Amino acid sequence: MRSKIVAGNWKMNKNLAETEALLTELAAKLPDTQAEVMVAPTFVNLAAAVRTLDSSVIEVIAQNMHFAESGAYTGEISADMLLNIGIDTVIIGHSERRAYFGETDEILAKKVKAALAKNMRVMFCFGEELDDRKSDNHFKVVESQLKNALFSLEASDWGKIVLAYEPVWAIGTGETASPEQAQEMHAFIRKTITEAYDASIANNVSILYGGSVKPANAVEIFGKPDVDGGLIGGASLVADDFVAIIKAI
Ligand code: G2H
Repeated sequence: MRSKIVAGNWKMNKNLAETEALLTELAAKLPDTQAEVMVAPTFVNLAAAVRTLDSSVIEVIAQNMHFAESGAYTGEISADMLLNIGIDTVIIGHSERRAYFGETDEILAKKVKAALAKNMRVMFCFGEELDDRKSDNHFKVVESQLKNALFSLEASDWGKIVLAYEPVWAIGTGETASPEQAQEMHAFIRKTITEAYDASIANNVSILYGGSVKPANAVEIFGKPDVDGGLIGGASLVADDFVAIIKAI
């Protein structure tokens, strides 16, 4: 059975003291849940976050990594550096990385392979832009994002992959995909993976929805059969909101 996951992507928010305070509050308020709960603070606060939390209850994950082992890549972070501080899950392909930092499918494919080579778990993000949806190209775009970054993986790699479908038009905009739109795309993603691999891989991969998930819409979105949880941005920065979203699973 695939896991339910609720992950908080803190993006470039919270200094050290705020990170420790939010994690402490979150740990204290965390409800009993069947979901795996994860948080992705900014790089400089990852080690402190690992020290603050009991990793069996809340897992600290990274927002990004470089594909190279080490070397002259100013400003970058390697898989080994993450593993060394106790982090073994990494978000790859977030739309903000694609849009603002020029991360192409080709770069993302390299990052995915590099993470998997180190036995890390990858939370791979993808999703169409507003123009793609308006022109009815959203399925094609999603299919090509998956194909270019993931479909050269071995079948055995898929146990380490979590998918996060995040339509770009719903990210941080307050606009959310309807539960029906999310379900439709998640079912399409499983069909695409079934065609490329097989139904067991497609049925065992967790597919999260991301894009303006809030306490008010989480129950409906998470209620859809192919939605296995969420990648939460803005609402994960407030403990009570994140807790309410976790309870919605
Ligand atoms: C999408 C999401 C988290 P938000 O980027 O990855 O952010 O919930 O603020 O739309």
